Amino acid sequence: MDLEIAGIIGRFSDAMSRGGISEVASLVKAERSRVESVTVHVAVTGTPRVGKSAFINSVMGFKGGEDGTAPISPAQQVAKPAPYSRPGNPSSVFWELPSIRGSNFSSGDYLKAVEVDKYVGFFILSSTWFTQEAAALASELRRVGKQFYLIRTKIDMDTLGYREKDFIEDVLHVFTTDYFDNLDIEYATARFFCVSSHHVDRFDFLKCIQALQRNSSPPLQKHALLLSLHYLANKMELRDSMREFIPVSAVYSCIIDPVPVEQLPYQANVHFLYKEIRLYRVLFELDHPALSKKAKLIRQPTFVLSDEIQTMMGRALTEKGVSEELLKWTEINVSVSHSYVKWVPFLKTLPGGKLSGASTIRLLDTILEKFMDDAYRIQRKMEAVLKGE
Ligand SMILES: Nc1nc2c(ncn2[C@@H]2O[C@H](COP(=O)(O)OP(=O)(O)OP(=O)(O)O)[C@@H](O)[C@H]2O)c(=O)[nH]1
Ligand SMILES: [Mg+2]
Repeated sequence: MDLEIAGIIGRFSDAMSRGGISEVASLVKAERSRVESVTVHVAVTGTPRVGKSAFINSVMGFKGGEDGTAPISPAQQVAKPAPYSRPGNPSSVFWELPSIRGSNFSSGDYLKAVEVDKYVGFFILSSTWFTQEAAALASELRRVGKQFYLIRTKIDMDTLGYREKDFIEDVLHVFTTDYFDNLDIEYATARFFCVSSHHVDRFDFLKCIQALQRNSSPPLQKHALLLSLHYLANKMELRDSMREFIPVSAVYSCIIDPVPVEQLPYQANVHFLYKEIRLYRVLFELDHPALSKKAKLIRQPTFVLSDEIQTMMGRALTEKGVSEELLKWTEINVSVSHSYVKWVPFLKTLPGGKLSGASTIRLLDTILEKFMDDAYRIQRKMEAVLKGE
């Protein structure tokens, strides 16, 4: 995400020399809303009854009957793209496209009708082998430079040998038997996943969503996908994406409504930092609702998982705790890690000087890292319980 960050630092520095702190303050707010206001659109298509709605419901974490769920029943096929997003979380929208149908199907016309440019990527679903029409669509998507994934659905009904070459070749045989200008079997195989929407933790469900997150661009769209589908994201990729924006949050704390903090040689917006750390906690699913949901999955009381959390602020988060931690980093007076060095010239121009920005960056960076470790510990614990260890 380097390019965009370099752009942000440049804009901050220009604003500081042009109009000082007040100019930077409005820019910081604008930068945050620029990042927060990104909406990513993802398309889900395939032949009728392959499980498009069920796939979307699983991505969104919708349980049966919940408001906003994609309808699964006969005669519910969509005639035009239908959007789905999580309530209160509009930054990623999954669209169920009208089904691909046999006779007279034109991939060009279809993509034009669904407004292909709108989507960051396409999931093409099939519950048996891929059809000529699905392959033609994939070929056209490659031609126009859109990422796509070939999803073999309902794999829970047909698990035997699903990872084997024969199985994959059978499902994708249309790519070898028919000639497509922009496609070959290797390209198709690299984008092939076997999924059950009834078991998001098994088969390739997570892998296909993480592939979408990893390959999406521009970086702000990738960031929005990682954050809004954080519960399906690879934790390291989520951390890396969050890290990029830590300096913006540090600058925010130093200049937007900062308050004096006992013993701290500069002012800080502790309430804001508290909210930011609370967000990290939610993103890594260390908050109580997420933990109790996970605990139910493994039929254990919540403390079995919460006991795995080693970070103090992961266990109990308070504004006082945040102030104390910030003071600790300020007293140590360490410099920022290598990846933040490019921010240093700008940090020196803050009212509290480099120490204020650098300490806040260290605070947020360390907590993000530790929360990620906690999240992995919880994941390992869940795996151990499921294995009966
Ligand atoms: N076993 C199993 N059944 C599934 C899976 N996904 C969907 N189904 C079932 O397949 C049927 C069709 O699912 P939908 O999600 O409605 O499929 P769709 O592609 O949206 O269907 P239309 O919109 O009507 O074309 C339903 O009975 C689902 O319960 C899956 O992963 N495993
Ligand atoms: Mg449907």
